[in-house]
Amino acid sequence: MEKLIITAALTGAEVTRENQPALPLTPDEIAAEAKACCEAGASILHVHARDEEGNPTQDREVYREIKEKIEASCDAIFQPSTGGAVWHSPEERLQPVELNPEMASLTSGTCNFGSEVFMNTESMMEQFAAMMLERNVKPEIEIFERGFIVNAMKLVKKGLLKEPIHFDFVLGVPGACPATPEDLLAMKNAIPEGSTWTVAGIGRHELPMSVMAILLGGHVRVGFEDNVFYRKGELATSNAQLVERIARISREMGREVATPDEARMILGLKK
Ligand code: KMH
Ligand code: ZN
Repeated sequence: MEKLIITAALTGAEVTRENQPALPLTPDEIAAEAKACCEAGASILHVHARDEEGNPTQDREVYREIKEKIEASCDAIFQPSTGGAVWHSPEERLQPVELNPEMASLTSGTCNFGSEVFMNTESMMEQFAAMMLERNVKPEIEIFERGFIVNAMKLVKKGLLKEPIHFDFVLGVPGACPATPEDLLAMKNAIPEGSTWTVAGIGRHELPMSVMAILLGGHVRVGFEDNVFYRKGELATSNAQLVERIARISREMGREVATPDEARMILGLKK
């Protein structure tokens, strides 16, 4: 089976230091955590920036600082978020794409997100996809609901998204698709042949969804953006601890872990 790509989702936009005291917030903290995750087996770093007060920001210059600091300390694929926080405008959300990263996230639909709404209209998706296409940034298509896959295929039809597509199934967000084995299989079976996929199980779903993905030939995303616990009632000590566990389980199951360059090959990225 293809080697396993592990994405570390280091910070997110919603988690706070109250939820997770080890949450990396500053560019230096994010870069140090990125390095530790790389050493533990991560080959993609999904990054959200925070401002000096620790609040979510999509400021291009903060992302630039994080990108440069990460690149100085490890070779993993830098994947900034264009999801940001639910209250960011589309223009704010697009700022990190101006840095021409190798990848960026792109959510192909609107859904409830806890008590809020994560808004991604058709015209926003088209705008985001066009900008990534123009700058040769490979999107990771974030799938919170089954219909988002249909929306992504519309982007392909319009020439705004190139195949093969890399999908991330985000399962277990309150208000969106649950994280059951049946849901994961339904998602996997709904994407076009030749696509690659990863799964981000939210909260307690992170570990079981990851293990399923290892078995099914998908890839895995772990980290504080999605889950702050190591096990029930016990906080993880770092993002790297979560990466280490998945790398260990995958190797135990006979599936080796991809290096950043091997991940680039699997995803068709040219460095
Ligand atoms: N913070 C969520 C509203 C992404 O990074 O692209 C959106 C999100 C998705 O995290
Ligand atoms: Zn994110």
